[in-house]
Parts: sequence; structure tokens; C-alpha cells
Amino acid sequence: MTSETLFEEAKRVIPGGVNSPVRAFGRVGGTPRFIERGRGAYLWDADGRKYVDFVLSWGPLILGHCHPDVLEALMHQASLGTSYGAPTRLEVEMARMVCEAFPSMEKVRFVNSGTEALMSAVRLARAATGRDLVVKFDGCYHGHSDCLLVKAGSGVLAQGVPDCPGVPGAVVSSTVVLSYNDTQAFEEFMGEHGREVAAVVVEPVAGNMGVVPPERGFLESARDQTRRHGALLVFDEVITGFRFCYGGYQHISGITPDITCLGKIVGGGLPAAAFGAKAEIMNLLAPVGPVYQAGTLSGNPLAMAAGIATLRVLREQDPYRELARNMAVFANGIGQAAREAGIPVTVNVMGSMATVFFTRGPVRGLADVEAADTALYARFFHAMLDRGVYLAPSPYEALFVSTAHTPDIIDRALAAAHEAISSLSP
Ligand code: KE4
Repeated sequence: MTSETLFEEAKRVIPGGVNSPVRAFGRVGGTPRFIERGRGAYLWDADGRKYVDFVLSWGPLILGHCHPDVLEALMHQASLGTSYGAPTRLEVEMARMVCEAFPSMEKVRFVNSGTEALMSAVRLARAATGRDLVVKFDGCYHGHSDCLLVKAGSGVLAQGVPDCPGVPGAVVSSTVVLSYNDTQAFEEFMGEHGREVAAVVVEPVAGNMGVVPPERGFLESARDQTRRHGALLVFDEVITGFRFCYGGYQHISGITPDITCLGKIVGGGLPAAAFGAKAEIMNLLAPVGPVYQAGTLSGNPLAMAAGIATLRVLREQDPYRELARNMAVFANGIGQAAREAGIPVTVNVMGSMATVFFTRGPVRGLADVEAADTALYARFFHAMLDRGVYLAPSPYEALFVSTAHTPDIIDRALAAAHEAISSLSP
């Protein structure tokens, strides 16, 4: 069966043929590639075609596909059982590793997805402060829990409106959406409503509108304003956790949040995510405190085994300088090729994640992102796919590299980019 036939078959039994919308190629058109296997920096699809993978499962596979240490840990644990619904030593080891890497966390709880981590963090912040209001920023995505599936509404309070049907207005009436990197608007809002705010939730480096770094002063203001008004600062480090360093963006920025959410890399490619904070806050969670939060497969032994193996490699090998260099070569190489072909482009690179925006001028927030040429991105995406390079099938996502993306693999992908760009020129 090829991707074409698999896609037709899938659509008969799965909405849109996919289990997560972005996989359906809706932003770029065409047929999603059904993947048979991955190894290192590569993917193979149902038609036997090979690709250099710059999606890496949307971030988790910082060590590439089938890293031997991760495989060995998984196969060993699988031979002992896959899930017990009871505590294990693996969870203790993983929790210790995460708390050592994130000193802002004295305690951590594992869940199965970033959505669960953020949903739980919001409930915890509301319980800790006795307040309801949550502030988020446009262009940031924090999973699909109702209270965070919100888009900027109109009106003075910037009150959120549901981002889709099925989300009750009453649920999002306590969510406020402000503009990412608009420090002045944020400070004005907090000056008026800060005492009502339970939490300010932010991607410290935005990855879900494409990569948009924080402007100087933005995160500092978030930290200052939340502290000043008794609200909690929640860093959504689902993408950035262990992406730039053996820790989070909080280590690079020097800004310490009250609650940190992790996902993706922390599960090593298996379903695992986490949220953590000082013990005083985390002990509000059942069974110690009254805030209920639970999960059948939370802290699952297989996911813990893959996560521990992944973090061990990152801690021992510290590959971050090389990861950042390889991403810079690739992303900036694409930018240079586009400019030489007379195509306006802005490339935002942060460590080993990046986004190529076909636009003029800086991309500092959602308005800039939405002004970019997404049709041209779609053409570039397919020109690269045809040349064996698998980029994000959406202009609003990040590209990633792994430790398996060696300089010569990067160079070959960049050669394909030069050809792809040439094919775009008018
Ligand atoms: P999950 O529930 O998908 O594990 O995590 C939600 C989430 C939370 N926070 C951030 C910063 C995230 O990026 C995500 C999920 N990211 C998307 C793509 N950027 C996952 C891909 C998908 O939805 O299929």
C-alpha cells in the first residue's frame, strides 16, 4: 500500500486520516507521507522513499530515530512488562533527573502529553492562588485543553473566545489572550487586572507560530509583573525543555518560572510529559493535597525508560553546541539561497530549532507571521519533499535537528534546498 492508498483507507476510519491535524498536510496540500520506519536522521515512507527528517516527531527525537541506547532501554523494559499501574523505581530516577536539571522544580509529576501538563499546571495555579484568570499569548499553543484553546477576542479585557466549537464560552471567559512580545500591552493589562490573575502561561521561545524568540524585556516583565501581583508564571517548555541545553530556556534566560511544563524530549519519543514547581505548590496535588490530577499510564515504565536513556545521553555527551551549529548552517543556508534568488526571507533560529518565513523584515509576533507567504512555503515544502527532505508540513512550526544530523547530512539537505529554491524562482 502506498501513502496515497493508505491515506484513502485511513480517511474511512480516522477523521482526516490522521490522529493529529497538522499531519494531514492541510497547510501545504498533497498527500501526507505514511511513514514505515525511521533511523538516525532518516525516515522511509510506504513507497520506500527516504527523507532527511527535520520534524523529528515535532521535537522529541533530539537523538534521532532508534538511538541504540533508547532502543536497548525500551527492549529491556518491555521484557519486564509495559505498565503496572503502580509506582516504579524508573519514575523516581526520572523525577530526580528532571529536578536536578530544573532547580526551579523541587517536585515533578509525569503525565502523558503536553496538553495534560499544561491543563494540570493551570488547575494547580488556580488552586494555589485562589484566582481564575489565566493570561496566554497569541501564536502560542499549549495543547488542546478547553481553557487554553482560545484565540484573542475583542473588547477591553482582551477576553478570549473559543478557538473552536465545543469549547464553552464560560470556560474561556477566564482566559485572556495578549500579543506575544507586546510588553507594554501586557504591563497595562497587569496594572489593571494583575490581582485577578492566577497564571501567566507562555512559551519562553515561541515555536507554534514558527520560531519567534522573546524580545528583550518581555519575559523579564512577565516574571516581574506576576511576582508583583501574586500570580504564577508558567513556562511552557514542552518544546524548549532539553532542546537548547541540559535544562530549559529558563537557564539561558536566567528567568525562573513558578511552574514549568515539559514534554517531547523528556519522553524520548514515547508519550510522556511533566509539570513541576516548588514543593509548596506541588504538594497541593492529590494525594497530598486537594487538587485532583491523575492518569492510568502516567509515568509509564516504557516512557520513563526511553526518557531516562535520552536524558543520560544528553547529560553525558552535551551535544548542544554542535546541534546549534548544524541548525544554523542549514537554516541560514536556506535563507542565503533564497536571498540570492531574489526571494524575500526571514529565518528565525534559536539553537537547534528554526523557521524559514518567506517575508520581508523581522518576524517578532503573530502579525508578522501571518503576513508571510504561506503559499510559497507550501511550494518550497514540496520542492524539498521531492528531493528527499522532510520539512514541517506547516509554515507555523519549527524545524529541528538531532545528534544524528551530521554535517554531511546537513550539507546534502542544503544542496537540495538550493535546487528547491531555484525551482521556485519566477
Ligand atoms: P501534546 O499534547 O501535543 O503532547 O503537547 C501540546 C503542546 C504544548 N506546548 C507546546 C509548546 C507544544 O508545542 C505542544 C504540542 N506541539 C505540537 C506542534 N508544535 C504537536 C504536534 C501536534 O499537535 O501533532
